[in-house]
Amino acid sequence: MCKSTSVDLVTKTDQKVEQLIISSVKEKFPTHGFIGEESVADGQPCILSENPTWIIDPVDGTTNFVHGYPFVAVCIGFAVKKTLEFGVVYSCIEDKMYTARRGKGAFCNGEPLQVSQQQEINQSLIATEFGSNRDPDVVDKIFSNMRKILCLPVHGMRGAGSAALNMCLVASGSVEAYYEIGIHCWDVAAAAVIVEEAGGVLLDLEGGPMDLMSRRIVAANNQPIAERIIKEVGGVSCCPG
Ligand code: LIP
Repeated sequence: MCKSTSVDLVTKTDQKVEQLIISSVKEKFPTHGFIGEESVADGQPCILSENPTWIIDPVDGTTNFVHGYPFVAVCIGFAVKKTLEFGVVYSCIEDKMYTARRGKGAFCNGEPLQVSQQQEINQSLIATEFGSNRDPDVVDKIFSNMRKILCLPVHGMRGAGSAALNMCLVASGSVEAYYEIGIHCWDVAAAAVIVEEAGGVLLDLEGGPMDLMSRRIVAANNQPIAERIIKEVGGVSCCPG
């Protein structure tokens, strides 16, 4: 099944997992708010209020899931007064449970995570994605941004097909940075806490701190690497969702 475009996929699994998570959390916390990818697709509002809010992506990497490409994650973030307090990303096929709570560190299957100590962009591995907009102008912009990064030069570019897992790779120190334009809050909320608690930084691709609702992100091991990426691909006002 498709959502915004013919390559923006949704499956019955996405819908069932989201219903399962929301109904079980609601039983314990009936006054809390929810932003879920599939509920928003069904017409629920996507507004982050001051209320305690659970931000859910039931299957991040739906295209991977449909094709049997083994990087798929269930993501649950929790925000109070618009500040993310904890995040859980479960990489289902790898059986890796990434967790973080503000001020308490980040972990994968209980082992502490730390970002890479690399300071040099030209010795870095950078992750990004193609997104799901196939408008030729948008695709040109994505390739032009990738070309700029690749030619810095960097050691290489990668993409797991899941925003959350790309961010967990930043938190684990396997890639130095991940950037994308067009992501949604549910793709990144849970992993955002994990990156920060592993010592990383989150910025808006136009500069300044990450805005969960802006649909742009750079997550990096440190500020200079994040700023170098912004210098190349920042200043983007379009949102190729
Ligand atoms: C997807 C992301 C992917 C991104 C897509 C989409 P979904 O999430 O994880 O990295 O490029 O635009 O947002 O739809 O599989 O939950």
